[in-house]
Formats: sequence, structure tokens, C-alpha cells
Amino acid sequence: MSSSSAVSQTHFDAIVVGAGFAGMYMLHKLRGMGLSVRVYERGDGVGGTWYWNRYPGARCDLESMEYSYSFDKDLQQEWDWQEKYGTQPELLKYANHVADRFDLRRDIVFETRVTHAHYDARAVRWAVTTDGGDQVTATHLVMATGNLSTPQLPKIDGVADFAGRRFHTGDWPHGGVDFPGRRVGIIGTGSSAVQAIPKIAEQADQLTVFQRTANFSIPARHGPLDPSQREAHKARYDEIRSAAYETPFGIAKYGSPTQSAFDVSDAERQKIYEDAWALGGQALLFTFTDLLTDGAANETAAEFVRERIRETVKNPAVAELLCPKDHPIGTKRLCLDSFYYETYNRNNVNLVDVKTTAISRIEPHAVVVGDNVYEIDDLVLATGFDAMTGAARDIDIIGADGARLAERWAAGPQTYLGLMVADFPNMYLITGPQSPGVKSQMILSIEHHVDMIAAMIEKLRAEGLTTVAPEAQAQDAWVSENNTVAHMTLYPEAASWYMGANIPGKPRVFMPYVGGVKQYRATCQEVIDDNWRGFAFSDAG
Ligand code: N01
Repeated sequence: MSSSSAVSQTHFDAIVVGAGFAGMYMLHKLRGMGLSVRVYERGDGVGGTWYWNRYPGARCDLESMEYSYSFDKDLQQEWDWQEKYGTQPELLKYANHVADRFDLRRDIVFETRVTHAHYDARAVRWAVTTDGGDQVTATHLVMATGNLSTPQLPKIDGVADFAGRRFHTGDWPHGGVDFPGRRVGIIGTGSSAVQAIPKIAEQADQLTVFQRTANFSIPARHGPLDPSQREAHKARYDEIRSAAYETPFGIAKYGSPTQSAFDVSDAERQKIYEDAWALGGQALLFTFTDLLTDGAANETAAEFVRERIRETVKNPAVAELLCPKDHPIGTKRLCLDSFYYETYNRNNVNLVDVKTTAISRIEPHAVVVGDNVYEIDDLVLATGFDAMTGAARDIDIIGADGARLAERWAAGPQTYLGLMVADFPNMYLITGPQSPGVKSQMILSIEHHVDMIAAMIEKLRAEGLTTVAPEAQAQDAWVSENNTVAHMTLYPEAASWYMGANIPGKPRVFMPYVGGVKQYRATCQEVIDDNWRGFAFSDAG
């Protein structure tokens, strides 16, 4: 296997699609194994999610000391996070630092989208085509395309004809956007909107929020990172990283709860929720064992949060509209905010319910809801993504015997361990559907998958074999296990992007694995120890 990657080169050991945190580490790892690698990235820089989502207030909802790479101890020690939760600029700076430090850019082709990937069984190669006209081949194809990377325009009449400035939070202008003197409308109240709304409200003359589903949001209690805390964390980094793997969500800070919400008295439960609320972040969801499995337990936490909303928002009608009542807390991604509910006490902010009456149409200068016309200058679409499957389905992927990925996944994604798909030899997914990815500390799950992919490639090499793909039976069993685990929880009760419910016509299938990071890793380890049970390694050449 070669290690050079001259521009004219047309065959590679591996092609990686995407230069976010997944693609960057995959490149580094494979290069370290002596493989020739080319990465294609549609942006003009690295960073993935943190490259595209530049809306005001964008920041991670996991603390930076955990939401960061662990694969290189020196990197971990030398980087000093400045804030408790990484801001988008800080996370992007970190991604660029990693790219520089490991000299990654020389193998990344930017501003280039992979359009086709076709497997040639005779040659045991993937033929990859890009919108830049590249036609290259590779033995291995790694989809590091991210789970929330295909922004969705809402299916509303007239959205394309809006004549003012229009922005999607997931594809925000790089130079930033100023809102002083503007009448702004924002559609959506998910995590992106909850972060953007307070910031836009500070600038705009008038901000109208069009809310279809009220979401639960918890104060982040964000602030600068105390250097002494940072150093104390660094001193125990290995221990903390290991502890994270033993938790349900791969977050050391939030270990496994030990008691049911009904093991304690009402007063004790209230006190536990108050402490979690004061701590901020996701802590509230980690207070009791049954919050995501028992409706009555969940309701105790949900009502606690609704009470905080009613306390915060002065207008009782607005407060009630902001109180989520149609899904258990935590079954849609819990939002983290800085002064979200307080923002509705401002005179320049107006909340419009578009659940009772949906948005009828968008006109060149207005959003129309029933008989009401809301005139605006700027339209912000915080309307989310074609999550988990959108990016892979955007590429025409054809595996062995003409199998089309889009057709195979027409009724919902099918994978083995979220890592590979039957009949798509040597094609790997990083944090694909049916893995814990989006239900975990993402970078930890990325590292786990990259290491597993590297181990599969190493095994092929060591044994003189050429292809690996999951067995159909193993894949079916895993899809079924994924569904069984999901239906033991309350998650499927929410019309969430986890269910594909945010995209009209997308199959309603629960996509992430919610058995927890600890269980998932144990399963993967058993598979490996059983000589990669369920994966067929062969000498197809
Ligand atoms: O997208 P979303 P997001 N008419 O899909 C509404 C991660 N993330 O970008 O709920 C009216 O959650 C839609 O309404 P409904 C995080 O994992 C992380 O905010 O479908 N409304 C919803 O309110 C997150 O979960 C961070 O009824 C329409 C909103 O648009 C994921 O990204 C920050 C509509 C979309 O919410 C996605 O978050 C940001 C229509 N026609 C994001 N169509 C952090 O780390 C859609 N909506 C903090």
C-alpha cells in the first residue's frame, strides 16, 4: 500500500467523505497505518458541523473538556478550552488546530462533493466521482458524512420566493449576519433556534418566533472555564475518558443514575430536580433510572421544567404556549440555553403558535398564518436536517450486485452495528444509524468507530484478505435489536428527527441505538473477541 497522495493520483487505499471530526481522525489513523488516503469535503475548511453551523449563539451542549479528541495525549494536554461549553468559533479553531498539528490538509480536497460511489466487485474497488470532475478509485470507502449535515428547507409554499434575506442555521453565512433595524422571523424551536433566538432578539427591532412544537430547554449555566478546573481535569484525563465509556451516554460527568423517581419522596425528588436545574446542562435527565422508560416518572421531570417556564415567562399565555405537552422530556433532544425563556419577556419578541394553525405560505415579505400576515425583512430557518441518513442518501451509492443504498434504506436504515451495510463491501459508516452516535458524546463514539474500522482494515491486511462486509443475518438481528431496545423506552413517542418524523415522507423508524454506550461497546467487544462475528472477511480478488 502506498503512502503518497500526489494530486494526479487516481487510486487510493481509502477515500473518506467528509472532513469533520470523524473524517479528520479517520484520515490521521489510516495515514498512520501507511495507507494512501484522500478526503473529499464540500466546505472550504475542516470542522463539519462546526464549519457550517455559525448562527449566533451556536455552541456545543456538552462540556468542552469531554467533547474533544482523546486519541492523542499531547493534543489533549496542550489545548486550553476557554469556555465551559465550546462556542462554534472555539470548536472550529480547535478543528483547524488539529488539522495543522497533524498536517491533515494535504490529503483533503475541499469544496468538492462526492456524487457517486459505485462498487466494482471484479476489481474490488470503489469508483468515486465528484462534482469537481474527479474520478478516482479506492479499496475502502469511509462515510464520515455526519448525522446532522443535510439542512432542510421546510415544505411551505413560497419559501423559495422569499424576497428578503433568508438563512438556514445549518448553512450560515461565514461573515456573520447583523440584525439591527430588522424585522426577523424565525421558524423552528429546536436546539439551534433555542440558542439563536436570545442572540437575535438582542439585535433585531422585532423578532417573531413561529413555533410548531414547544421543546424542553434547560439552562446551560454557561461561563468561562476556570483554569484551575481545567488543569484538574487534565491531570485526571485518562481516568475521566475511561469512566465515560462506562456510562449510558459516554459522558463521564453524567454517570448512571441508581434510583427510580419513585424511590424518593415528592420533596426529595423536587430537591434533586432543583439541584440538577441549578447545575444546568443535561444533569436533570440523569437524576433517575426511569425517566426515559416510564411515562409517570418522566412526567415528574417534565412538570418540574414546565413550572420553571411558568415562573420565568411573565405573560401566562405565552408561558403556557412554551410548555411542551406532546412528548416526554428527553425524547426529543433536550435543548440547552442561555436565557431562552427570559427572551419572551422582551417587548420586541413575539411568539406565534403554528401548531394549531400551520404556516399557510411565505410571501416575498411576510409569513402568513391563517388570516395573520407577519411582515418581516429576514427569514431564519431553524428547521433542522435530514438526520442520520440524509448525507449518505445524497450520494448515489451502489454496492455489490447493483444494490442501491437509497433503495435498501427506503423503509429505514439497515446496518450492522451502525458500522457497515450488507452488500456494500469495504464501505464503512462512522457513527451511522443504529449506533449510539447522536445519543452519546459524539467525539467519543467517532473515535470508537474509527478505531474499529482501522482494526478491520488491519485484519484484512494481516490475513491477506481483500473484503469485509456484514452478513445479512447479523444485520437483520442488529436492526431488530435496535428496534427492540428503542421500544423499551419512551423515545418512539416523540415525533423527532430520531424517528425521521421531521421530514415529510421519511419512514418512521427509530434510528439511533439507545441501549447506551457501555452496552454498545461491550457488544462490539464481544463481536471482535468472537473473531468479528457477523462480519464476513474474504478474498474476493
Ligand atoms: O433542528 P430540529 P435543530 N413549520 O429538527 C421546526 C443538534 N444541535 O437544528 O418539532 C414549522 O431539532 C420543527 O418543528 P417540529 C441537536 O442534536 C445541537 O434545532 O418538527 N416548524 C423544530 O422546532 C439537535 O437536536 C446543538 O414540530 C417547522 C425545528 O423546526 C439537532 O442538531 C445545537 C417546520 C427543527 O428543529 C437539530 O437541531 C444545535 C415547518 N414546516 C443543534 N419544519 C448543540 O450542541 C420544521 N419546523 C447545542
